[in-house]
Amino acid sequence: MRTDHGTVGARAAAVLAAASGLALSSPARAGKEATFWLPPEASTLAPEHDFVFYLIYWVSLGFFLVLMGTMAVFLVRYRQRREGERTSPIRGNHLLEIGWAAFPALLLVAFFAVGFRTYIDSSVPPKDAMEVRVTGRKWSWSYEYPQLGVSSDVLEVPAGEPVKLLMSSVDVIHSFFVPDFRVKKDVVPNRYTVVWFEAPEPGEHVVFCAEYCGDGHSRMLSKVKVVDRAEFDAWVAEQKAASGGLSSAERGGKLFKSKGCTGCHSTDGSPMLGPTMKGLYGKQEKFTDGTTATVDDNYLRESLMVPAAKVVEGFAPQMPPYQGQLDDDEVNDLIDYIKSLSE
Ligand code: HEC
Ligand SMILES: [Cu+2]
Repeated sequence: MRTDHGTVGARAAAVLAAASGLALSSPARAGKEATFWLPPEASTLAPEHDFVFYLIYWVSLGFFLVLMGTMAVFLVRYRQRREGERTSPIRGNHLLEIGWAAFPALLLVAFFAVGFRTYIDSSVPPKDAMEVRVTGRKWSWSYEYPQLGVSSDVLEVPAGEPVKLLMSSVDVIHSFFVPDFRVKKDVVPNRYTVVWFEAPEPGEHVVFCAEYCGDGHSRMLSKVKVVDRAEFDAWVAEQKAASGGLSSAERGGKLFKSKGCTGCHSTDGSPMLGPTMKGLYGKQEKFTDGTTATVDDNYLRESLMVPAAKVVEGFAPQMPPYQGQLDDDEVNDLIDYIKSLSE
């Protein structure tokens, strides 16, 4: 069953993405078309995953039909017709019993073999893969390219080249999920997990969090943008240039986006999960323990590093600590940005 909008899954992804304001210019452009059950195959390993899926699917469907069919026939054929009627007793049949134990056991071994091969293939990246650090936090993803000196809130990658993701979380367990690539792996605090992919064609794909991680879980969306090599190089150069000639407040504004602050803080005065940053600097702030303080640089720094130290009245202590996540320059840039919102 195919529609203009692709599969049920692809449609759901599009709806979610639209609801969250995530604009995908070409969600399902790349690789093999979507099927009823699965989104398009947009990575080199996707066909291998889909083979395992469909193998188990058809075998299960076969068993279902054979078992339910037999049951239906037996129900009719061997129903009790007369009062007191009994079927003839069956004592056992060794051949049958060995058969129905051995055959499914062999099938399970076969499932394991193909599943394990696919698992290993997607866990061990090729040696020449480009490395990207993925950070998951409540409730956003950010990407750093250590070999290129660039960071971003969109995972931009060159088409036809392997990409290795080195992933970690700063708070709870998240799960990095790109259905179009058949990539899904837990992202855990204090540990690195690795997954890789190669997308042969340019296109855009949704990134989900597949581990329920609190309030904003369903909004924890991001995208992978696959572009050709030339476009990728241009993007890297642009990112570098952009972070060069900026004022500290402008750099802070970019960090505010790339470090996930926008998921919980607005800059236009409206409260979200956290207080707005508009007009914050210089304000008299009230805390849940009844104390107050004036918002200055030290307060802002502490709010970033140890958010639980002072919890703003009317809000829950939901902010992840950024200790170890931001270097001094970045903290300064963010503070300058927040100041600029009070001018
Ligand atoms: C998961 C949601 C979340 C994220 C992400 C987040 N914050 Fe917060 N933030 C909160 C909440 C909730 C509070 C209020 C409770 C508290 O004071 O700890 C808060 C409080 C603050 C405060 C104090 C505000 C005030 O009114 O005194 C500042 C400043 C702040 N955050 C800045 C940031 C910056 C900068 C980032 C990104 C680097 C960020 N936050 C990321 C949820 C978040
Ligand atoms: Cu999550």
